[in-house]
Amino acid sequence: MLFALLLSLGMSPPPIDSLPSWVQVDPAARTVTLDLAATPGDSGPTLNGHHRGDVQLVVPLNWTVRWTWVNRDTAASHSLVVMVEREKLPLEGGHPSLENALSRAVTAGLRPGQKDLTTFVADQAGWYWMLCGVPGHALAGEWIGFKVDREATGVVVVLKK
Ligand SMILES: [Cu+2]
Repeated sequence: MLFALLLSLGMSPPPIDSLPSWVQVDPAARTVTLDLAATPGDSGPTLNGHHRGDVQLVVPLNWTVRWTWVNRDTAASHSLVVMVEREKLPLEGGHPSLENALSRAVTAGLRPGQKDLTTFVADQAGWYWMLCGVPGHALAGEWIGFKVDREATGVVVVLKK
């Protein structure tokens, strides 16, 4: 009824599920699967076209996160690691802040076309960077935001700016 009324007024109903296609949620299994790619962008390397934290993924505490990641940049090696957010982005990737939240070859990077698959549990609430660990890449913008939220009841993707 309300839906029909909104349509009749020429208004769109609010989106029911605004998650992008690279985020797949299984609420029953408390699992989120991320389909990620390192891709070149106009102003440096990106993750799925996002950079400099212009997107933040919010995951409830103790959910399982799986990622399939691929380097789709034909010109450079890249990697991925989750590190707790601090004052400054690191020059290069280090130990992951959540166990197993890293690709292989964090600082050397994986070559064009190489893939990585990992699974980790978001078992510590806080703000993190999901960043490329190759020296200089995070500073060049190759990172997105990742928040583990004890209040969250589902996965949310927040677009910044
Ligand atoms: Cu990179």
